[in-house]
Amino acid sequence: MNSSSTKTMTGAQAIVECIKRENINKVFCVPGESYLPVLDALYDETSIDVITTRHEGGAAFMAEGYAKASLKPGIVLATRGVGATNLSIGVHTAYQDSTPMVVFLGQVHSKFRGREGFQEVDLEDYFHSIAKWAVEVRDTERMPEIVQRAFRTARSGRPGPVIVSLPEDVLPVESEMSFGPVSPPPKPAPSGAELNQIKKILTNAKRPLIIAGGGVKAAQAEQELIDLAEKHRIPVMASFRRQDVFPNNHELYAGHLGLGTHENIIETMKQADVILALATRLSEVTTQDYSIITQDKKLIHLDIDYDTIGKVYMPDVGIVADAREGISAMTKLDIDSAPWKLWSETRHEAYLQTCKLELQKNDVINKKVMATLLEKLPEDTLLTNDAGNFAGWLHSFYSFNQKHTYVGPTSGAMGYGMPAALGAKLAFPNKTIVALAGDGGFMMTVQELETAVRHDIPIIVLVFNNNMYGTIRMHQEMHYPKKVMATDLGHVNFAELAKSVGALGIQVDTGEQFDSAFEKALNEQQPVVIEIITDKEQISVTSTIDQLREKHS
Ligand SMILES: Cc1ncc(C[n+]2csc(CCOP(=O)(O)OP(=O)(O)O)c2C)c(N)n1
Ligand SMILES: [Mg+2]
Repeated sequence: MNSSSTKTMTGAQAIVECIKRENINKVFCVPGESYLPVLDALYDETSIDVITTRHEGGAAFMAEGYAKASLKPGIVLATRGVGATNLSIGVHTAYQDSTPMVVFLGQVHSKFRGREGFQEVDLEDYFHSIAKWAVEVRDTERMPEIVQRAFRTARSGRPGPVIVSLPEDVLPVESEMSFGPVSPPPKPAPSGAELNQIKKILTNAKRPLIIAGGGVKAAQAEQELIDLAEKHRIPVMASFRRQDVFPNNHELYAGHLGLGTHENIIETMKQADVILALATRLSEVTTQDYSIITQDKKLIHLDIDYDTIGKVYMPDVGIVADAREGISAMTKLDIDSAPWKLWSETRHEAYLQTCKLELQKNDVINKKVMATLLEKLPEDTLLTNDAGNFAGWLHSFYSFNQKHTYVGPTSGAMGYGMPAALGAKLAFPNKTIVALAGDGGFMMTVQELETAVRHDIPIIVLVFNNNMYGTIRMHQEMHYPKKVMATDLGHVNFAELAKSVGALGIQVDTGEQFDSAFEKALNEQQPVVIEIITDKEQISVTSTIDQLREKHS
């Protein structure tokens, strides 16, 4: 294909041409009359699959999951203010999670703009604080320029979501269109002076520690990270919900900085004297409420984004670099790491103490489920998860030993797990994909199960049903003991619900039942929901409701 060329086509056709040039073959939508010309252009383009969803929030989560898994921008199409407001949770997730995404939104006719036309929202204004860029195309002939820039912006620097607003009059009009080449984003490397500074700090380090973030995954630098850690024997922690950035069974893995982080892992952080923050934005959760990187530690912060460095902590050395380039350059440094042997071994051992899964007869089903997953899933299985306390067992006991095995929302968005799994399955059709969700979160986007059936996307969903917004109930019991308010949910039979849309639904309430249901699910070629009835009393991995009440009243 010509990398740059001029052609006559409509604005809508130019959008489809740009998608093709990006080599993306999946888009997610809820249709709307405002952008019919784009759907029509997609009708004529057989290389792009259009996944029609039931709700724009579901479409956006699918696109986000697709992008996280494939590392290509996720594409969403939706209509005007109504579609835009529905899908904004996915845009917010992509923004917080640094996920490339391009959202095309229909807009009222240019002549009607500003009159509060039918479903009119000023989209540039609306998305201002949760998108990397929001732009309205005002001239048809500028469509390729703006859409190509939208893609480039979404996937370069710190990736993120871009919104393209399409007044209905710019779509059907023909114009001479000029397309530019699609080239990879810049990959800056650290300078010699910066590497010298790093070397100086590491040479004096007694207990160095790496915190690795999503940027390592985005730059596909997982192997380079292993090489760096092994060369210098530095223990590695994963930032919040980026557990698959480093093999959890590696002797240098030191744990995950998440919610309810085990004291051993906090202790590792406390003892560290030099932190190498690699391609992480050092978020509120990763830093445990901005508490763990204290003044007594030296901080080396490497990120692709200028704004990320110094945003939370002023680093001793701040380096703008691509994770792969930066990590490879650090691996080449000549440093005596012999003194760190004991430190790295002790902190790995401390991590291992946190995730021991020794089943006892009276263990709750959540724990038994984890044992089954560990036993039965192929190591390259990709797990997605929703937000809620059910995830505590996953975070505590599951071991992510290969890259590309985890997709979760660092934004903590409920409703994410199942649609993200659909996106991930479309990105990796040959992988086993398992979504984990609570009853609250699953039901926020449950309608996308029908999308899975209609588009024949076989995933396994585990729904942990405790008939409540358990996480919030936990916080309620901690802060307002015994005053239960707004956290109870009614009864839903999720297995029957699944069957009603044509998926396979199975309900279990013992570990043995789960084992056989899961065995069956693994052999199915259709979407399967396993509803796991859990003990309401066991509110988290470490506590029951009674224990919380005793402690806090
Ligand atoms: C979209 C959204 N709304 C609200 C919240 C706040 N919130 C966090 S966890 C949670 C409850 C989750 O309930 P469920 O999915 O049933 O999981 P459980 O905690 O019971 O295991 C709520 C309401 C959120 N994170 N996301
Ligand atoms: Mg629940």
